Amino acid sequence: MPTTESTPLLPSSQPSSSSITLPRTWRRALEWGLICGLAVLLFITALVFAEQKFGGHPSMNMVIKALHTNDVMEHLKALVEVAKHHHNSRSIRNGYNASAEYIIHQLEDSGACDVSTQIFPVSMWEKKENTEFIILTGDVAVFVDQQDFATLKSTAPSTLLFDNRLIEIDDLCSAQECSRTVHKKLVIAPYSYQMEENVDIAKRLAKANAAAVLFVLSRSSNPVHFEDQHNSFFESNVTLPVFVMDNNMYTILLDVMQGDYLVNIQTSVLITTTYTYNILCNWKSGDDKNKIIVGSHLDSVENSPGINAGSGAATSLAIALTLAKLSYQPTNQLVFAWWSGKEVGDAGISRYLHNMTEEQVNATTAYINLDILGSQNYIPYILRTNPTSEVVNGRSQQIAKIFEKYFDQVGYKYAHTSTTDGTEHDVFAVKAGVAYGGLYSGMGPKTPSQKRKFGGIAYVDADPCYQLACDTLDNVSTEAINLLSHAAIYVIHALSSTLNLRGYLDGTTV
Ligand SMILES: *[C@@H]1O[C@H](CO)[C@@H](O)[C@H](O)[C@H]1NC(C)=O
Ligand SMILES: *[C@@H]1O[C@H](CO)[C@@H](O)[C@H](O)[C@H]1NC(C)=O
Ligand SMILES: *[C@@H]1O[C@H](CO)[C@@H](O)[C@H](O)[C@H]1NC(C)=O
Ligand SMILES: *[C@@H]1O[C@H](CO)[C@@H](O)[C@H](O)[C@H]1NC(C)=O
Ligand SMILES: CC(=O)N[C@H]1CO[C@H](CO)[C@@H](O)[C@@H]1O
Repeated sequence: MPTTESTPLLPSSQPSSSSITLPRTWRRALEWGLICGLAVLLFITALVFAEQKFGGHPSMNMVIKALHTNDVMEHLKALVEVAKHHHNSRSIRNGYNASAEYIIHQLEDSGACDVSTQIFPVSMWEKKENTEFIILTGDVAVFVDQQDFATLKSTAPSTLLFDNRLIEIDDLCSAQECSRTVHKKLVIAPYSYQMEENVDIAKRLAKANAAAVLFVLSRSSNPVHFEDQHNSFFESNVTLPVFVMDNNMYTILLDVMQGDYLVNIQTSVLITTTYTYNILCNWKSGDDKNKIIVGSHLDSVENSPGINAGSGAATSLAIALTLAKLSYQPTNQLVFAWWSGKEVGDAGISRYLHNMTEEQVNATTAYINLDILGSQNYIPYILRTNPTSEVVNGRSQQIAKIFEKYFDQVGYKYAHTSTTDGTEHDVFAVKAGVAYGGLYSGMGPKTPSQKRKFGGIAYVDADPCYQLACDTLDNVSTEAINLLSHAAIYVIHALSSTLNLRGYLDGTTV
């Protein structure tokens, strides 16, 4: 609409019947409009160009550069804050939900994926009161829970064992022989560092109606460190009370046994069901017939802030947000998953897998696990699956090779491990035949030869704070996280940008 101050139309110097002469101010406005329009157009062109060149399909180099170790550390700091407000824990009962809310909030802000949760029940074991352990000799001798011995999780409810005798077995108690001798007795057995062997013994003893099993730890082991750690007895439905004791207590019990004295034990435990949830971030683009799931657990054990334990979760989040920032459009769809219930026996990942249809499993080409990436005395481990089928092993080896290529490029030595201790089991590979890979920075003691190869300190645990209250930000290695998070994004980018991924993993295409 013309403004009131518009000047009358001036005759044009070169009049033309078809041309309209605009007032000066209008002309100026048009000129500016043109300039601005051109600038906007240039800007949009630049954006589209950038989008074509990088945005949807950033190069490997760009992806690696865009991931900042500091971002991983910031997420870990957020988890530290959560633990501070939840009695130094991020367990299902205490702090997990706040951890999950943080992850969800970050993902939703990025807009990169469809965020959803999967709720499921888990059985929880809790000690209401310390176990009482009393020997009825001439004098009454008392052993102290959390000092001389520890009460492990099993599916045995609160129990009163009254006037029981001890018996020692030295190997797997076999069938009938066993059932006659251990009936109603408190059985002393050697503790094996192969957890399955302990579970096996405990199950046999339960079947033979033993009253309880007392595992003898090696001289250097402290029973206190065992209580929260073991879910194996609980998961395997071991129905008798299970204890671990130190060597001093064992020596005394040998005398008690010789003297044929009687023992009373009273446990007070609570087995309850609670609800928890997995978090899923389904990328909005990419072939959903060739999904790549990147999983890490988010829960900690009770009484531990779980910072190295949460380093996989923080890395996975940083990777998802980095790819989102680059508007990454993978060839194959990415699914980032944060599992709950890892510390109560891989409950979350198992629940997710069990709820998949066969079609959904078939549409999953690879599973990458990230857990424990910041061990102080670290070793860069590439995960490999325990032997499954030839096809799964072959594909998993191809994934391992991509990790190897990264470590070779940056000049770091690496090792392989198929350990299922401390890190998520290769559930997808073993139970669903999905190719598997991942990273892990170690837990147990470093051998002198490992020290020579990888540096660090021999005879010291890779992660001395594993599942303990000291699993804090102070006790993780930023160097390890830097190395492993970049190895992870390298492999995630490689897998998700490869056309005909199955052919590649089978070695039938290059
Ligand atoms: C965590 O969230 C789930 C789902 O909302 C809820 O059922 C559960 O009770 C919460 N846990 C705690 C400890 O608040
Ligand atoms: C299992 O999957 C179905 C369909 O995919 C979904 O509707 C359901 O909510 C899932 N159940 C759980 C517990 O997540
Ligand atoms: C243990 O018992 C529960 C409930 O009865 C069952 O769902 C689960 O499959 C059992 N686990 C094993 C390993 O037997
Ligand atoms: C899944 O894959 C297997 C093996 O390739 C095939 O036999 C089966 O029919 C597939 N199932 C579905 C539902 O696509
Ligand atoms: C086991 C271990 O290394 N603990 C350390 C964790 O960090 C604190 C604070 O720096 C140290 O005091 C501990 O020695």
